[in-house]
Amino acid sequence: MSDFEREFVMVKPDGVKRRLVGNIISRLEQVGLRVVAMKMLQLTKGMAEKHYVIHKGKPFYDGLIKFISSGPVVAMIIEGKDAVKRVRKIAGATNPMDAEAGTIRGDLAMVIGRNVVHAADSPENAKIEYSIYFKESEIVSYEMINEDWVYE
Ligand code: IDP
Ligand code: MG
Repeated sequence: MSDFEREFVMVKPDGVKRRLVGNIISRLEQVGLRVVAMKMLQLTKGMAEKHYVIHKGKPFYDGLIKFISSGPVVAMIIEGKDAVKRVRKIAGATNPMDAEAGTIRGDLAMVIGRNVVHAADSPENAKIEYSIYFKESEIVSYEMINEDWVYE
C-alpha cells in the first residue's frame, strides 16, 4: 500500500521492568499495525545520546540518558497505514497526566519521566532512529492473514 509507513517504537526500561511489553505490543497489533523488526537490548550511553540527540541541552536530558540506558528496552519497527500518526495517537501525550484514557501512557503511566514508551515523531525521524538499532536485512516483510479485512 502506498501510504504504508514505518514507525520506530521502543518500550522503555520502565515498561520492560513493569512487564508491560506484551500489553504495549498488543495495543499496536490489535488495530492492524504489524511488527516488522524487534529486539531486546540495553542501550549504551553512546546509543542513548544518539537516540536523543535532539534533546541535548534540555534540562531533562541527563536524566533521560541515564534512565533510557538503565535497563533493557524492546526496540521495534511498526508498519502500517500512516503508522507514525497512528502509533503516536495510541501512545498518547508525552506527559501521562495529559494522555487520554485508552492510550498507552494514559492507561499505564503516571509521570513524564516514566512514560513507558517511545515513538518517533515523523517518518524521517523514524528512519534515522530505527537505523541505530536495525540493519535493513533485519526488517521483514509479510502479509497479515486478515489483510483484506483490515485494509480495503
Ligand atoms: P515524546 O516521547 O512524546 O516524543 P519528547 O518531547 O520527544 O516526547 O521527549 C522525549 C522524552 O523525554 C519523553 O518521552 C520523556 O520521557 C522525556 N521528557 C520530555 N520532557 C520531559 C520533562 O519535562 N521532564 C522529564 N522528562 C521529559
Ligand atoms: Mg519525541
